[in-house]
Amino acid sequence: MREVHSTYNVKITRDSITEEAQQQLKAEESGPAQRTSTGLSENQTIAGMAGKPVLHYFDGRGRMESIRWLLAAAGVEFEEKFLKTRDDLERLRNDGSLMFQQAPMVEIDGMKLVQTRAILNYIATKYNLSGKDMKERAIIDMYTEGVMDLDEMVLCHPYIPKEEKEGNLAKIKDKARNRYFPAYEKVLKSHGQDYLVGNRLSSVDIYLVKLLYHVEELDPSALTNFPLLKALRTRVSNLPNVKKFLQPGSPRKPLEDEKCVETAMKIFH
Ligand SMILES: N[C@@H](CCC(=O)N[C@@H](CS)C(=O)NCC(=O)O)C(=O)O
Repeated sequence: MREVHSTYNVKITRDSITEEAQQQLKAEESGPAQRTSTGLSENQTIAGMAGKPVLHYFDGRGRMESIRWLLAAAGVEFEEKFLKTRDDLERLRNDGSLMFQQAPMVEIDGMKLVQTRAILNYIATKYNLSGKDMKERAIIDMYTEGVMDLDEMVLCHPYIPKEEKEGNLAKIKDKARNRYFPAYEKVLKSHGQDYLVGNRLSSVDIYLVKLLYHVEELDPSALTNFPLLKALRTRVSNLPNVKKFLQPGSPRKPLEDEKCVETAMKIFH
């Protein structure tokens, strides 16, 4: 962790900010979004050329996984500084990097952002994945909250006591199959379009697909009655950036095993 700690002070120079501002300006000036082979609009890909964010979390899924997915889907390379011990967390707390003493924390564009929603929102806005206007943004936010509610149950599953696991899994299956998946299936059916909002890729498509994979790992037949969700998963998985992220060796994290859970418990509890 020592060498990791030495890179905590990532400096964004005036030059890099200027360059980035220029790229964003260029993106804004480039007019109506054009689709590209990556599935992202031209604005979305131009913005992806900015400096590398640094992710601070432990080496597991937890609350950082949705952030990893979103960055990867936007074609943004990032660095990860893994917390390995409680001391690593304390060091970040003591140097004032964690506003609420909690991770995840992402260094991006000269900011140290905490709070998963805020981080996701910033990335989505920056890379043009948050809808074309206020109304689309509101719908994306509403759909995202639903994904977050189910995701919270799913991401906490490895960390709950053994004797509660069976009950929690039953709850996840019930809520996925009877509440959340039917709601998103209905949206896709209602407009017949490729993506959930505005017929273009947004952060909620990526977040939902991340969740679909995760739920299927726990409940392999969860998607049986949801053909449109399956099609969305295939569509998003085939976007070149996502395809790359789904390959072995990417920063995508596996389901937490016992060792990973033990490490996370030591760091955070
Ligand atoms: N609302 C926060 C919750 C963050 C959170 O609970 N982080 C956990 C690790 S996943 C943590 O830092 N726990 C230690 C603590 O709360 O003191 C977010 O979404 O980022």
